[in-house]
Amino acid sequence: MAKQKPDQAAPEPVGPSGAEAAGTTEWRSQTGGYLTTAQGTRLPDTDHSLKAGPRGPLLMEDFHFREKITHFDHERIPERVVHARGTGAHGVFRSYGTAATATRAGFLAQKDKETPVFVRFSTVLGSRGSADTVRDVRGFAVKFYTDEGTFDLVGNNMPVFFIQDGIKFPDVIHAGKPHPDREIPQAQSAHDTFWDFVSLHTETTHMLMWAMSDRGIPRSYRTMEGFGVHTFRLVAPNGDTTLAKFHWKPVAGIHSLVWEEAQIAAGADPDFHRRDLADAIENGAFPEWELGVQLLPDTEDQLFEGIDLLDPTKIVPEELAPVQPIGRLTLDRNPTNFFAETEQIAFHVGHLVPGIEITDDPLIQARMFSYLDTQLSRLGGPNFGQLPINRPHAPVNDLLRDGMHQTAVHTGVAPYLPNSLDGGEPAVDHENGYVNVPRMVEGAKVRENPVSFDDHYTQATLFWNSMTPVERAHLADAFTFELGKCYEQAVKERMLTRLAEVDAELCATVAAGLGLPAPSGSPAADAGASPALSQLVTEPGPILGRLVGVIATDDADLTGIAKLRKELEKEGALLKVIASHGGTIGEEIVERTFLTVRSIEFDAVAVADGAGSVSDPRALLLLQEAYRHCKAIVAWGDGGDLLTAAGIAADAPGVLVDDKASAAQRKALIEAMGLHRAWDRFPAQA
Ligand code: HDE
Repeated sequence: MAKQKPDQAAPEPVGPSGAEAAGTTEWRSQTGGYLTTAQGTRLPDTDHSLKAGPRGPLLMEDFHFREKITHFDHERIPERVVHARGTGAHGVFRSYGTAATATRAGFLAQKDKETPVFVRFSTVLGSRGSADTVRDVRGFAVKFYTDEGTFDLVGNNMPVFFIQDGIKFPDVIHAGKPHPDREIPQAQSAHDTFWDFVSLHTETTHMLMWAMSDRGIPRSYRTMEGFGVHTFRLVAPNGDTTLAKFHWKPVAGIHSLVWEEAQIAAGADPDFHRRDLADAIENGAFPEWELGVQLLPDTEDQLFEGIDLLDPTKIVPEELAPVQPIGRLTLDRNPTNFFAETEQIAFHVGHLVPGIEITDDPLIQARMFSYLDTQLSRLGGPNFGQLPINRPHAPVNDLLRDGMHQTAVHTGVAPYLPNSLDGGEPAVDHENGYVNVPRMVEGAKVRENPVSFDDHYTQATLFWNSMTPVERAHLADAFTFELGKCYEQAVKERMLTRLAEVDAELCATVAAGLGLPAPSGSPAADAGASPALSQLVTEPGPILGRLVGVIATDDADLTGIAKLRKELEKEGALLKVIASHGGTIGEEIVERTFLTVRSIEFDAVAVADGAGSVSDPRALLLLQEAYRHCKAIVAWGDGGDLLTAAGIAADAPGVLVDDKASAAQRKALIEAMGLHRAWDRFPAQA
């Protein structure tokens, strides 16, 4: 191999020097300039180690080799103990000003006040390299870089949690993680230890309903709700307090995958959600959420309509306390470097700003310890707040000193208070500092839950009651799948006794699927329903960032394709041409071939006129999967013949066939996509 001759290329050095970069978030990178060691010494060669002769052993003195390999050997940091798999983006939060009377938090107070944010979405159970579309809870963690300090809202896409007391967290996670002997299965709950644990801890039942529902397999991070889960305490400028639950409502609507699609994606595109988020932002289809709060009176007993607000396994139905919008989040910038930003970001429920407090919910109380603690081993010491992504945008003037990875060069001689040697500075702020609302705390020192935490089933029944038939079928299928993957008969039987307490029909359906008798129970007759919990769409919603795949051939109707693309782009959706070969068809770039395509990538599939005689079985599979997954399917001209070959009826719901490309058909497609799925086709057998 020829030796590198950098002098011939002679690039101009660009980017800040080490001295210029110190104190900024930028650092030298491979975008220009000369290759150097970590100490800035220019290098003539990075492909050949220093040897005693061309065929001799390596020399210890090769400082470049040793530095390069040593750094490489230490490139990884421990992955997060939970939520290891995730992805993130930068954005902005704009306040509506509507929370100003409830909280003194500055970033919420003023209308149109903008606060920079970084959001990280994640799964819980899987390792860093695991698939995105597994059935799991999703993390929804938002870091608000406010003027008054950083506020982290570290939530999930489900409003309740498995356990009521944080001391059980290691147990539920150990049960959900792969079995300790063979370390399988990866990133999923469909195994014995998980179901053993949850069937022995009945407080998990409500959360199980959420996890087994379509919420466990979101279509996209962009189409998930988010929840703060715990009840928070808001403190108004006049000192009045209100209890509050935070909700993120996706502007794109709440949508999920179907189970087969999720499983295919886990193999065909394990980065499905990561790619979707990054592509949407890059294409200008900025994901948005409205932040809302349920405001609840801060009463002595902290109960609302009999619901214990300190119990994280309970919701307050929106019908009882409406979600009031207080601002909007827009994600508009992808990270520059995954490691520096998404991997190194450190959330903590204790990153609070004046006006927002935690409550005595025993789960968040435990989290107050855990998040700071975990960063010490994950990020290697107590100075992780100095990493660029973790730096507050508010001025920092702490008296924390030294420690591993200290990057600040502190001035002054008196890092203590009070002092006289540094002029008594920094000063404490009695006016605007973070003050906890004084509250009486009393009680015997006990390891107990309040009796108001005892009802583990009524809200699980409420959830079931609130689902539509399609959603119920999905739920029963998910329980049957997960328990069907367990080996221990006793675990399945125990879990059925729990489901019997939720709903007899649910229990009977799952039992039938498992081939076991259905035990009887006594589900709450008065659990009621909360229609807001159903995510089934009845009115067409936005299709921003959605994708249509069009099957075409060299003879395809390119004008029809171009018109469809134009209409879709008007709505912020995209079109990709699929053909038997790569390259181009006329002006159209072929972005997928039958070799590289899979149905899961698309929200709808079309067959252009001219592609009716395609006989590739992968094209037929594409259509059949799209049909089974209840997606909109369009064909025009002889494209309809391909649907017939795939066994798809032209008059089936969500199937739009026309003689030629027409404006009416394009409009109908956009509407059908806005409904997300053609559920009238469910269950589809093609
Ligand atoms: Fe977490 N959780 N958690 N959690 N959690 C972590 O912190 C923990 C809980 C959540 O994108 C860890 O930095 C305990 C509820 C999200 O970086 C760790 C308990 C909710 C993320 C930790 C809980 C969450 C984490 C692992 C029970 C929803 C990812 C790495 C008392 C409201 C944040 C880290 C990110 C991460 C502990 C329960 C959400 C170990 C002890 C409830 C979204 O500190």
